[in-house]
Amino acid sequence: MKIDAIHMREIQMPLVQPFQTSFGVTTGRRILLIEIEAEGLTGWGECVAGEHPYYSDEMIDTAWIIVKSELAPRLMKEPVENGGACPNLFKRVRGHRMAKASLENAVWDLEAQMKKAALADLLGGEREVIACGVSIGIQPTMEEQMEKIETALAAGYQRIKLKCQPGWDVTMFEAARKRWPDMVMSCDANSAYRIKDMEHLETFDEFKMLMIEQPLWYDDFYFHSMLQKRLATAICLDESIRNRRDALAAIDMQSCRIINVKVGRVGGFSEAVAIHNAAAERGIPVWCGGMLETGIGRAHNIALSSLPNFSLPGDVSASKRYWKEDIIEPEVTVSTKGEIAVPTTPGRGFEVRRDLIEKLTIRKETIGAGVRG
Ligand code: OSB
Ligand code: MG
Repeated sequence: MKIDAIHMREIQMPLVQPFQTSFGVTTGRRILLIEIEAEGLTGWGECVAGEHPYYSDEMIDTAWIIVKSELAPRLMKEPVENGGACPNLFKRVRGHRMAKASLENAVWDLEAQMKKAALADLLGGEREVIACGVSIGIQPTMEEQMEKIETALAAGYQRIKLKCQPGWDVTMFEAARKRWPDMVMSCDANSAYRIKDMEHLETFDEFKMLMIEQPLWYDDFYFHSMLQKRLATAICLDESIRNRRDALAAIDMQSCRIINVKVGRVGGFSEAVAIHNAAAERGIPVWCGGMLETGIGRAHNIALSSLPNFSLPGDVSASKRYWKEDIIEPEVTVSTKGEIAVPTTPGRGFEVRRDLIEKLTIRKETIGAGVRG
């Protein structure tokens, strides 16, 4: 496909509720959106980098400069075959995986439209519906924490993930478990614990959680492997897994028994599918993580989650949990069974609300001439 223009824009959107993790509170998002014009069609991509480099070392402002000065020019140079050709075009640039993913995913979005295929089918998806969980942020009080869980269970979500940190863990797990003895429960520490906390982490076993996500350092395999030997509960790695090789290393070292795949964190759909496949071959289930995405990133997450080894409920939840008004149509809804239907129409399966996006835009830049003007 011949790319006519790449439009970058920053939109700002308040979250309907603050989201607190061990690395900070998010009340609103600054989001880099990518729009690629090619052959009369428009592909969209969303960069999942946050406002600060707290979850990962990327942030929206680094992604902006990398897309503009390094990646977009490489993509514009000559016609690109398809989404799968992007990693090779970008390989001179080290790191900056969220920036890379925002472009690569927009190319996949375009490719699906050109082939008149559902994005899910193009990626190798097989599911008609995906199983949904929620990630519940750290709440100011125990009462509010229990209310959030109650609301999510009433809505049908199949797995409740509780954000935790030292001082906000076992007491909260105990209260939740006591009230809901059978719920599928997990926790996510976002790297808040250290080796000195080993014995404390062992006490998490009694709550019979599906998994403990990223308890230790964001870049570690070795100490997670030591910890996994001492835990009955499965460790799930999120931050540590940057690519397929990391997934292979983590599986081989037994640093985890489950992997959270975030398409932005690993640099795009190509690498996400590669991790999915490598994990499947080794009997390791994966699930699709979330980054408080708008409907564009959410639509892409739904397509990815339709692959067969995405066999545990993901953090892909309804639009209304995040936004008063989402930027896609229809917005993402979750059934009372806790499922999202995978679109079967060509492309991403959700229309992009350009007028609303225009209103939310605070800066815009275009690489290439474009044909739309
Ligand atoms: O660790 O999974 C995480 C949000 C931002 C950064 C990191 C994480 C999260 C979530 C929210 O847990 C998932 C979502 O609902 O999008
Ligand atoms: Mg996580």
